[in-house]
Amino acid sequence: MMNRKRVGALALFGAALLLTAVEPAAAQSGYASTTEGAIWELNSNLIYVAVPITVLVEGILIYTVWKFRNSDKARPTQENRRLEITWTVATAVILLFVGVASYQVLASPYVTASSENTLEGDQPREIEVYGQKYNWDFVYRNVSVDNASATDVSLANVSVEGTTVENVTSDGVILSGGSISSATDGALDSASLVNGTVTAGVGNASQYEDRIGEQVSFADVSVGGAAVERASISGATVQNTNKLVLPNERNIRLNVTSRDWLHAFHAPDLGLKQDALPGESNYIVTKPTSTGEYPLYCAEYCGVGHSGMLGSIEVKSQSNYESWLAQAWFSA
Ligand SMILES: [Cu+2]
Repeated sequence: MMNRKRVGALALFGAALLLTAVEPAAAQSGYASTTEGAIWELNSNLIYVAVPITVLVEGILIYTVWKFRNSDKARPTQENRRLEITWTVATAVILLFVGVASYQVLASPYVTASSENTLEGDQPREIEVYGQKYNWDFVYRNVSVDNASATDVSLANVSVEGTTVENVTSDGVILSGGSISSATDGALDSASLVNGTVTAGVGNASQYEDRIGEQVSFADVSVGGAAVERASISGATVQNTNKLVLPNERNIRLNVTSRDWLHAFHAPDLGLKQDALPGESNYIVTKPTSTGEYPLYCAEYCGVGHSGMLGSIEVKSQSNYESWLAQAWFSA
Protein backbone atom coordinates (compact mmCIF):
# COMPACT_ATOMS: atom_id res chain seq x y z
CA MET A 1 0.00 0.00 0.00
CA MET A 2 2.74 2.38 1.07
CA ASN A 3 4.57 1.62 -2.17
CA ARG A 4 1.58 2.32 -4.38
CA LYS A 5 1.00 5.64 -2.64
CA ARG A 6 4.60 6.64 -3.23
CA VAL A 7 4.48 5.67 -6.91
CA GLY A 8 1.25 7.64 -7.25
CA ALA A 9 2.76 10.75 -5.68
CA LEU A 10 5.83 10.46 -7.90
CA ALA A 11 3.70 10.08 -11.03
CA LEU A 12 1.69 13.15 -10.03
CA PHE A 13 4.88 15.13 -9.47
CA GLY A 14 6.24 14.01 -12.86
CA ALA A 15 3.01 14.84 -14.64
CA ALA A 16 2.97 18.32 -13.10
CA LEU A 17 6.54 18.91 -14.22
CA LEU A 18 5.85 17.77 -17.77
CA LEU A 19 2.72 19.92 -17.91
CA THR A 20 4.72 23.05 -17.14
CA ALA A 21 7.25 21.97 -19.77
CA VAL A 22 4.64 21.46 -22.46
CA GLU A 23 2.84 24.70 -21.61
CA PRO A 24 3.03 26.80 -24.77
CA ALA A 25 5.02 30.02 -24.85
CA ALA A 26 2.15 31.78 -23.14
CA ALA A 27 1.54 35.47 -22.64
CA GLN A 28 4.48 37.34 -24.13
CA SER A 29 3.41 40.47 -22.32
CA GLY A 30 6.15 42.17 -20.38
CA TYR A 31 8.84 40.97 -22.76
CA ALA A 32 10.37 43.12 -25.49
CA SER A 33 10.65 40.28 -28.00
CA THR A 34 9.58 36.68 -28.59
CA THR A 35 13.22 35.67 -28.02
CA GLU A 36 13.43 37.34 -24.63
CA GLY A 37 10.06 35.85 -23.68
CA ALA A 38 11.13 32.29 -24.55
CA ILE A 39 14.41 32.57 -22.63
CA TRP A 40 12.88 34.09 -19.48
CA GLU A 41 9.95 31.70 -19.41
CA LEU A 42 12.36 28.77 -19.50
CA ASN A 43 14.36 30.41 -16.73
CA SER A 44 11.23 30.79 -14.57
CA ASN A 45 10.12 27.19 -15.23
CA LEU A 46 13.51 25.89 -14.16
CA ILE A 47 13.45 28.09 -11.05
CA TYR A 48 10.01 26.69 -10.11
CA VAL A 49 11.57 23.24 -10.09
CA ALA A 50 14.97 24.14 -8.65
CA VAL A 51 13.72 26.09 -5.61
CA PRO A 52 11.52 23.32 -4.09
CA ILE A 53 14.25 20.74 -4.71
CA THR A 54 16.85 22.95 -3.04
CA VAL A 55 14.56 23.52 -0.06
CA LEU A 56 13.83 19.79 0.20
CA VAL A 57 17.48 18.71 -0.01
CA GLU A 58 18.76 21.39 2.36
CA GLY A 59 15.85 20.69 4.73
CA ILE A 60 16.70 16.97 4.90
CA LEU A 61 20.37 17.81 5.40
CA ILE A 62 19.72 20.26 8.25
CA TYR A 63 17.18 17.87 9.86
CA THR A 64 19.65 15.00 9.68
CA VAL A 65 22.48 17.01 11.20
CA TRP A 66 20.19 18.12 14.02
CA LYS A 67 18.60 14.71 14.62
CA PHE A 68 21.85 12.78 14.76
CA ARG A 69 23.93 15.48 16.43
CA ASN A 70 24.62 13.28 19.46
CA SER A 71 25.28 9.99 17.63
CA ASP A 72 28.83 8.86 18.04
CA LYS A 73 28.55 5.70 15.99
CA ALA A 74 27.36 5.85 12.40
CA ARG A 75 24.94 3.12 11.32
CA PRO A 76 24.98 2.95 7.50
CA THR A 77 21.68 2.27 5.71
CA GLN A 78 21.39 -1.30 4.49
CA GLU A 79 20.34 -1.91 0.93
CA ASN A 80 16.96 -0.29 0.42
CA ARG A 81 15.64 -0.94 -3.05
CA ARG A 82 12.53 1.17 -2.63
CA LEU A 83 14.61 4.23 -1.67
CA GLU A 84 17.04 3.69 -4.54
CA ILE A 85 14.30 3.33 -7.13
CA THR A 86 12.59 6.44 -5.78
CA TRP A 87 15.60 8.70 -6.07
CA THR A 88 16.58 7.27 -9.46
CA VAL A 89 13.12 7.78 -10.91
CA ALA A 90 12.73 11.23 -9.32
CA THR A 91 16.07 12.35 -10.78
CA ALA A 92 15.16 10.94 -14.18
CA VAL A 93 11.84 12.81 -14.16
CA ILE A 94 13.56 16.06 -13.21
CA LEU A 95 16.23 15.66 -15.90
CA LEU A 96 13.56 14.77 -18.44
CA PHE A 97 11.70 17.96 -17.52
CA VAL A 98 14.86 20.08 -17.83
CA GLY A 99 15.67 18.41 -21.16
CA VAL A 100 12.20 18.76 -22.67
CA ALA A 101 11.79 22.37 -21.47
CA SER A 102 15.25 23.41 -22.71
CA TYR A 103 14.92 21.61 -26.01
CA GLN A 104 11.62 23.33 -26.74
CA VAL A 105 13.26 26.73 -26.28
CA LEU A 106 16.54 25.88 -28.02
CA ALA A 107 14.70 24.42 -31.02
CA SER A 108 12.65 27.61 -31.48
CA PRO A 109 13.85 29.63 -34.50
CA TYR A 110 13.52 32.72 -32.28
CA VAL A 111 16.34 31.33 -30.11
CA THR A 112 18.46 29.29 -32.53
CA ALA A 113 18.16 30.71 -36.03
CA SER A 114 19.53 28.68 -38.91
CA SER A 115 20.72 29.85 -42.32
CA GLU A 116 17.39 28.70 -43.76
CA ASN A 117 14.21 30.50 -42.84
CA THR A 118 12.11 28.04 -40.84
CA LEU A 119 9.32 30.40 -39.81
CA GLU A 120 5.83 29.67 -41.02
CA GLY A 121 3.48 32.42 -42.08
CA ASP A 122 4.66 36.02 -41.76
CA GLN A 123 7.84 36.10 -43.85
CA PRO A 124 10.64 37.79 -41.91
CA ARG A 125 12.11 41.12 -42.90
CA GLU A 126 15.81 40.50 -43.55
CA ILE A 127 18.31 43.15 -42.47
CA GLU A 128 22.08 42.95 -42.88
CA VAL A 129 24.14 43.78 -39.80
CA TYR A 130 27.82 44.69 -40.19
CA GLY A 131 30.15 45.05 -37.24
CA GLN A 132 33.30 47.06 -37.84
CA LYS A 133 35.78 49.00 -35.74
CA TYR A 134 33.94 50.71 -34.01
CA ASN A 135 30.36 50.90 -35.10
CA TRP A 136 27.39 48.95 -36.43
CA ASP A 137 26.06 49.29 -39.95
CA PHE A 138 22.57 48.18 -40.93
CA VAL A 139 21.48 47.64 -44.53
CA TYR A 140 17.84 47.21 -45.55
CA ARG A 141 17.43 45.96 -49.12
CA ASN A 142 14.38 45.84 -51.35
CA VAL A 143 12.54 48.46 -49.35
CA SER A 144 9.14 49.46 -50.70
CA VAL A 145 7.05 52.20 -49.15
CA ASP A 146 3.91 53.80 -50.50
CA ASN A 147 2.39 57.15 -49.68
CA ALA A 148 5.40 58.35 -47.71
CA SER A 149 6.27 61.88 -46.68
CA ALA A 150 9.80 63.13 -46.19
CA THR A 151 11.61 66.36 -45.57
CA ASP A 152 15.10 67.53 -46.46
CA VAL A 153 15.07 65.34 -49.54
CA SER A 154 17.97 65.28 -51.97
CA LEU A 155 17.64 63.55 -55.31
CA ALA A 156 19.88 63.38 -58.36
CA ASN A 157 18.89 62.74 -61.97
CA VAL A 158 15.19 63.26 -61.55
CA SER A 159 12.50 64.91 -63.59
CA VAL A 160 10.29 67.55 -62.00
CA GLU A 161 7.05 68.30 -63.74
CA GLY A 162 4.38 70.93 -63.37
CA THR A 163 6.24 72.82 -60.68
CA THR A 164 5.92 76.51 -59.93
CA VAL A 165 8.95 78.81 -59.75
CA GLU A 166 8.73 80.51 -56.36
CA ASN A 167 12.03 82.34 -56.29
CA VAL A 168 15.60 82.28 -57.53
CA THR A 169 18.48 82.43 -55.03
CA SER A 170 22.18 81.61 -55.05
CA ASP A 171 21.20 78.00 -54.22
CA GLY A 172 19.14 77.59 -57.35
CA VAL A 173 15.52 77.74 -58.37
CA ILE A 174 13.06 77.46 -55.48
CA LEU A 175 10.06 75.42 -56.47
CA SER A 176 6.70 74.44 -55.05
CA GLY A 177 4.24 71.78 -56.11
CA GLY A 178 4.55 69.41 -59.01
CA SER A 179 5.70 65.83 -59.23
CA ILE A 180 9.07 64.06 -59.21
CA SER A 181 9.90 60.87 -61.01
CA SER A 182 12.74 58.53 -61.97
CA ALA A 183 15.72 58.63 -59.65
CA THR A 184 18.98 57.18 -61.00
CA ASP A 185 18.78 53.87 -59.15
CA GLY A 186 15.19 53.32 -60.19
CA ALA A 187 13.98 53.14 -56.59
CA LEU A 188 11.80 56.25 -56.76
CA ASP A 189 8.57 55.61 -58.57
CA SER A 190 6.97 58.99 -57.98
CA ALA A 191 6.52 61.71 -55.42
CA SER A 192 4.61 64.95 -55.07
CA LEU A 193 6.90 67.89 -54.49
CA VAL A 194 5.77 70.22 -51.73
CA ASN A 195 8.70 72.57 -52.00
CA GLY A 196 12.37 72.35 -52.82
CA THR A 197 15.28 73.77 -54.76
CA VAL A 198 16.54 72.66 -58.12
CA THR A 199 20.27 72.84 -57.57
CA ALA A 200 22.00 71.49 -60.63
CA GLY A 201 21.57 70.94 -64.31
CA VAL A 202 19.42 74.01 -64.81
CA GLY A 203 22.25 76.01 -66.30
CA ASN A 204 22.03 79.59 -65.32
CA ALA A 205 19.38 79.79 -62.62
CA SER A 206 19.01 83.52 -63.22
CA GLN A 207 17.18 82.81 -66.48
CA TYR A 208 14.24 81.81 -64.25
CA GLU A 209 14.20 85.15 -62.45
CA ASP A 210 11.60 86.60 -64.74
CA ARG A 211 9.53 83.38 -64.70
CA ILE A 212 8.57 83.55 -61.02
CA GLY A 213 5.01 82.31 -60.63
CA GLU A 214 5.18 80.33 -63.84
CA GLN A 215 4.72 76.59 -64.09
CA VAL A 216 7.77 74.81 -65.55
CA SER A 217 9.29 71.33 -65.89
CA PHE A 218 12.86 70.11 -65.52
CA ALA A 219 14.51 66.94 -66.78
CA ASP A 220 17.66 65.35 -65.31
CA VAL A 221 18.16 67.76 -62.46
CA SER A 222 19.14 67.50 -58.81
CA VAL A 223 16.67 68.54 -56.18
CA GLY A 224 17.85 69.65 -52.77
CA GLY A 225 16.16 70.54 -49.48
CA ALA A 226 12.82 69.37 -50.75
CA ALA A 227 9.76 68.17 -48.90
CA VAL A 228 7.77 65.46 -50.63
CA GLU A 229 4.42 63.75 -50.09
CA ARG A 230 2.66 60.70 -51.49
CA ALA A 231 6.06 59.33 -52.38
CA SER A 232 6.34 55.80 -53.62
CA ILE A 233 9.64 53.93 -53.55
CA SER A 234 10.29 50.32 -54.43
CA GLY A 235 13.42 48.18 -54.41
CA ALA A 236 15.30 50.86 -52.48
CA THR A 237 18.37 50.22 -50.32
CA VAL A 238 18.50 52.01 -46.97
CA GLN A 239 21.64 52.13 -44.86
CA ASN A 240 21.95 53.35 -41.31
CA THR A 241 24.76 53.45 -38.76
CA ASN A 242 24.51 52.58 -35.05
CA LYS A 243 20.73 52.61 -34.92
CA LEU A 244 18.76 49.56 -35.94
CA VAL A 245 15.12 50.40 -36.50
CA LEU A 246 12.67 47.50 -36.42
CA PRO A 247 8.93 47.19 -36.96
CA ASN A 248 6.93 46.01 -33.95
CA GLU A 249 5.09 42.68 -34.13
CA ARG A 250 6.86 41.62 -37.32
CA ASN A 251 9.28 38.76 -37.82
CA ILE A 252 12.85 39.97 -38.27
CA ARG A 253 15.87 38.08 -39.53
CA LEU A 254 19.26 39.67 -38.96
CA ASN A 255 22.18 38.50 -41.06
CA VAL A 256 25.10 39.31 -38.76
CA THR A 257 28.63 39.58 -40.12
CA SER A 258 31.79 41.67 -39.76
CA ARG A 259 33.79 43.91 -42.08
CA ASP A 260 37.09 43.46 -40.23
CA TRP A 261 37.39 41.04 -37.35
CA LEU A 262 35.55 39.62 -34.36
CA HIS A 263 32.63 41.52 -32.87
CA ALA A 264 29.42 40.36 -31.24
CA PHE A 265 25.94 41.79 -31.58
CA HIS A 266 24.32 41.94 -28.13
CA ALA A 267 20.96 43.47 -27.20
CA PRO A 268 20.21 42.09 -23.72
CA ASP A 269 16.80 43.77 -23.39
CA LEU A 270 15.60 41.90 -26.47
CA GLY A 271 17.39 38.66 -25.58
CA LEU A 272 19.56 38.83 -28.71
CA LYS A 273 23.21 37.84 -29.03
CA GLN A 274 25.22 36.65 -32.01
CA ASP A 275 28.88 36.59 -33.06
CA ALA A 276 29.90 38.79 -35.98
CA LEU A 277 32.66 37.05 -37.96
CA PRO A 278 34.23 38.31 -41.19
CA GLY A 279 33.19 36.27 -44.23
CA GLU A 280 30.48 34.43 -42.33
CA SER A 281 26.78 34.95 -41.77
CA ASN A 282 25.21 34.25 -38.40
CA TYR A 283 21.50 34.73 -38.04
CA ILE A 284 19.14 36.12 -35.43
CA VAL A 285 15.41 35.67 -35.79
CA THR A 286 13.06 37.54 -33.49
CA LYS A 287 9.79 39.40 -33.30
CA PRO A 288 9.80 42.61 -31.24
CA THR A 289 6.71 42.83 -29.05
CA SER A 290 7.07 46.25 -27.48
CA THR A 291 7.93 49.62 -29.03
CA GLY A 292 10.81 51.54 -27.49
CA GLU A 293 14.54 52.04 -27.64
CA TYR A 294 16.95 49.36 -26.43
CA PRO A 295 20.75 49.53 -26.07
CA LEU A 296 23.01 47.56 -28.40
CA TYR A 297 26.52 46.53 -27.39
CA CYS A 298 29.54 44.87 -28.92
CA ALA A 299 30.12 41.82 -26.69
CA GLU A 300 33.49 40.75 -28.09
CA TYR A 301 36.59 42.70 -27.12
CA CYS A 302 37.65 44.09 -30.49
CA GLY A 303 40.18 46.84 -29.79
CA VAL A 304 40.71 50.19 -28.11
CA GLY A 305 37.33 51.50 -29.24
CA HIS A 306 35.40 48.44 -28.07
CA SER A 307 33.75 50.12 -25.09
CA GLY A 308 32.47 52.87 -27.35
CA MET A 309 31.03 50.48 -29.91
CA LEU A 310 27.50 51.25 -28.83
CA GLY A 311 24.32 51.44 -30.78
CA SER A 312 20.62 51.19 -30.18
CA ILE A 313 17.62 49.30 -31.45
CA GLU A 314 14.46 51.29 -31.89
CA VAL A 315 11.24 49.36 -32.26
CA LYS A 316 8.58 51.42 -34.02
CA SER A 317 4.99 50.73 -35.00
CA GLN A 318 4.65 49.39 -38.55
CA SER A 319 3.57 52.76 -39.99
CA ASN A 320 6.27 54.73 -38.14
CA TYR A 321 8.79 52.16 -39.32
CA GLU A 322 7.81 52.70 -42.95
CA SER A 323 7.94 56.49 -42.53
CA TRP A 324 11.41 56.13 -41.06
CA LEU A 325 12.56 53.96 -43.99
CA ALA A 326 11.26 56.48 -46.50
CA GLN A 327 12.82 59.43 -44.67
CA ALA A 328 16.12 57.56 -44.38
CA TRP A 329 16.15 56.76 -48.08
CA PHE A 330 15.23 60.29 -49.15
CA SER A 331 17.79 61.96 -46.91
CA ALA A 332 20.65 59.61 -47.83
CU1 LIG B 1 33.43 45.22 -31.54
